[in-house]
Amino acid sequence: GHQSFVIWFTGLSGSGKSTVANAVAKRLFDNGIKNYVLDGDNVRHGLNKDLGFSEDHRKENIRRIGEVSKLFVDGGQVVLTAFISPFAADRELVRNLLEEDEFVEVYIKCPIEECEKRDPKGLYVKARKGIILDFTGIDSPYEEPVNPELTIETNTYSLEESVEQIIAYLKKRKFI
Ligand code: GGZ
Repeated sequence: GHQSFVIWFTGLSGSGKSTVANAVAKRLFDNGIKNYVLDGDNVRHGLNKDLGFSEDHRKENIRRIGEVSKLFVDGGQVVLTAFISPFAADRELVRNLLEEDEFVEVYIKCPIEECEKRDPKGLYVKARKGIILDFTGIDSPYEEPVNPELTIETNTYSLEESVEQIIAYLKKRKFI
């Protein structure tokens, strides 16, 4: 059996958070563990569509996502979240909403040069031109996690290897 918990992915835009989260989600599902991925697509267009990217709005974005994650966990679900969550204090706040055995912080680590090279949505180009302001890593800060449960270097490992590292950790800690 397994319990309900949150896998909280954090990292720069283009680091691979959503890609890794969705691959882990599929892997869990294939192993009979139902789960749900919260990301910008299903949260920022709905629940949080009143929020932008100022420091205050990002803070509120993460606070709401933390509270929603807690509701999922209370409802017995496994939830994976893929948000930049750039501020350590906000990630700490979410951690403190949950029990110690309900929260796994995964730092999706990738050099900004590589994220900028990938630039899947052309956002870094726009940020460099000043078309998008307050862009994380360009003119808005990203505070690296100090003690995440896991750090995955997506510039070093393949998607399959990255998923494997997370699954191995979940097994070791008896989450699954
Ligand atoms: C960072 C931005 C911005 C700014 C739009 N800064 O790579 P993406 O496109 O798909 O993911 C990014 C997403 C970030 O939203 P989050 O909710 O994860 O951010 S936070 O946790 O900081 O609240 C990016 C896009 O939205 N995007 N403008 N200025 N990313």
